[in-house]
Amino acid sequence: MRIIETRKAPNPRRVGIFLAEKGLEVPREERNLMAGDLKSDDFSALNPRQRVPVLVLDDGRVIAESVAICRYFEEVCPEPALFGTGSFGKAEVEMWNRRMELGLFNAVASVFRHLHPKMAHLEVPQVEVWGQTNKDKVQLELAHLDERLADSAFIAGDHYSIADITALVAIDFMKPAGLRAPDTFGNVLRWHREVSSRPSAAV
Ligand SMILES: N[C@@H](CCC(=O)N[C@@H](CS)C(=O)NCC(=O)O)C(=O)O
Repeated sequence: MRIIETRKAPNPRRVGIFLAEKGLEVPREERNLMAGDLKSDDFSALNPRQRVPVLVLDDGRVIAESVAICRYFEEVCPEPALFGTGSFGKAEVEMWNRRMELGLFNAVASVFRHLHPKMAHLEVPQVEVWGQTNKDKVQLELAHLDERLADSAFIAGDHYSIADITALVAIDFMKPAGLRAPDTFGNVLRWHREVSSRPSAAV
């Protein structure tokens, strides 16, 4: 089994943090996405969408998509549960992780991909107005998150989950995206300090 990734990129980091929380070690293979490694024939055969991370199982089967890869590891190693427990708990984690991914993470990524000059060869066409629009979306998502964290230790409730991983990676990605840290959102800051101090965040 191996994971093909670009180590510093945000989606591979989500999987890296997830594995660290599970205490799992999986061999990694580095590809440089900025240098065009994902466009190669061998990588495209594994993932025609030319994105990392990709998990390749020992029998050759492939799983792409960060959350799908995390779900695979949740099944093979259920503890600690990072997708929630029980019918309500699992649904709650799903709800919050979707909000963090479709809302916050995608908004930060859109700012980066549509405004950063280095992304011009990967995000074609770059649409500046979309990048600018997403700056407001990031602030709105942070405001919602701050409200949630006013009375919740973690994003999906009392336990650390994949929703915290998605949001942590999104917020850390704000800096390269040229966005200001969420310094006016006290609850987000409290939570961010806590999740950043976990050893898994060093991934
Ligand atoms: N939905 C995919 C997104 C994967 C993705 O966009 N990965 C980025 C790195 S963070 C990538 O491979 N970018 C290459 C490119 O844009 O050409 C997932 O969750 O794994």
